[in-house]
Amino acid sequence: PVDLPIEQLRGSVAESLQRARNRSTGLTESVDEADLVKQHSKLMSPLIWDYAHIGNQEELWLVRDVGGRDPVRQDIDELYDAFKHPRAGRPQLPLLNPREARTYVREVREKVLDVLDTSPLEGGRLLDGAFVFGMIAQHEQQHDETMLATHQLRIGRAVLHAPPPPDAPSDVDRLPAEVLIPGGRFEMGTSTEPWALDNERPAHPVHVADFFLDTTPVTNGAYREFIAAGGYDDERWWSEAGWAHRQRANLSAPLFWRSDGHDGWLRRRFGVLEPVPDNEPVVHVSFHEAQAYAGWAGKRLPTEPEWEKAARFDPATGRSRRYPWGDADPGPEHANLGQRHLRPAPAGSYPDGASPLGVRQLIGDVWEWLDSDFTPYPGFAAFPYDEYSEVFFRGDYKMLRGGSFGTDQVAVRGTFRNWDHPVRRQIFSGFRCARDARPGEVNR
Ligand code: AVJ
Ligand code: FE
Repeated sequence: PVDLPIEQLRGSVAESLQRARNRSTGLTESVDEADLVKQHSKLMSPLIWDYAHIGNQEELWLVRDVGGRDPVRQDIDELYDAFKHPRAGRPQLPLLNPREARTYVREVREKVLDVLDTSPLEGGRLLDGAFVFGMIAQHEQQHDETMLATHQLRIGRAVLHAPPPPDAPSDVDRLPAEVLIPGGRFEMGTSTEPWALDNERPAHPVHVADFFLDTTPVTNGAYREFIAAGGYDDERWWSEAGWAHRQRANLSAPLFWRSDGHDGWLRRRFGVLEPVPDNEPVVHVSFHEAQAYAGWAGKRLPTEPEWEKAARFDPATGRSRRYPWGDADPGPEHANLGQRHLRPAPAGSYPDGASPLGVRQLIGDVWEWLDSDFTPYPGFAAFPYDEYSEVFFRGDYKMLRGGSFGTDQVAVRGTFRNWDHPVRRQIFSGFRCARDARPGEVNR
């Protein structure tokens, strides 16, 4: 967006902010007041906390820092500081009530639009002002995805509605199961993507060995076979930490699945109980479950450099692209993003979003668990604040890439890095498998 002339840049920033706000509004006006302040799961904040936290971060960064304006409400900063209060304790805080929260976020946004109209976007007070606007649009969308996960945990009648994604394309039956990603160097990360966050920077060369990657995410149908084969009861497929968690949490299927009393499975999806569709990517599995499945299938999870090479490397030019399909911003033909649908699309969908080597659905549908820890790239510099990434490095986290049906396009790209604890599965997380090339299998 930063290559645009300044008026177009202002317009594109305003549009991203407005799209985020429309979504936040939709996620909070569809439930009643009691539902907004209630904690639907110990893992999540009340919806109204996320909503006011969105406004508070926008106030801190855009009203006060970039705009240099007086605070709207300095008295509430502490309540909405994610580091001061863990999610489980947030319902007990003296939070703004829904009416106060709506007034607050509206007042903040009015000031922000004024700052956007009047401040120089290049070489602003703090950093490149345009970056901070982009960071805040991403931040709101990230919390919108978190609120969407809270909606999925919520018990009660369905309140969110969206049309189903298109049927699978006609060539899915002819898709190869896996493709070779040729070994060698590629450029990982970025120094030029304008809205890339600190942990995506800088661009640097990485060597990846030959490997094979599944052309689609692992489906419910395939995952069901793992369950039927006793995968949850066979310690061989689990890491030590994974098996300990499987025992402690008594895992036996993805979150939100239940047996239909015969051989089949049902799932609860945004308040509706329905048969689990075999051809959709599996979602709501933890890293440990993904890793166990991969072991059972005779494969493994990809590493983060492998995933990014598959998603960005163009063998014809040797260049790394912004997205698997090229450098164009995501459109509805490329990927299932933006909560346009409330579910992943069938495996093999979005041929127009395929990578040059034919890997599909790397962006959108489900976040993909990877067998990599969260560490900084060489040359990493925290900005604009240490708490976005730095404090999480080398914690108990595994990486996720590619975004889900609930991720907006401003909050994902080929370089975007997400992370969570390996036991978490209330997020829209799935995976695909990889394997090493066998000796002599690759001719060159
Ligand atoms: C990058 C998705 C792990 O939601 O915890 C939101 C993003 N950081 N507010 C999160 C974030 C601060 C973060 N993730
Ligand atoms: Fe936040």
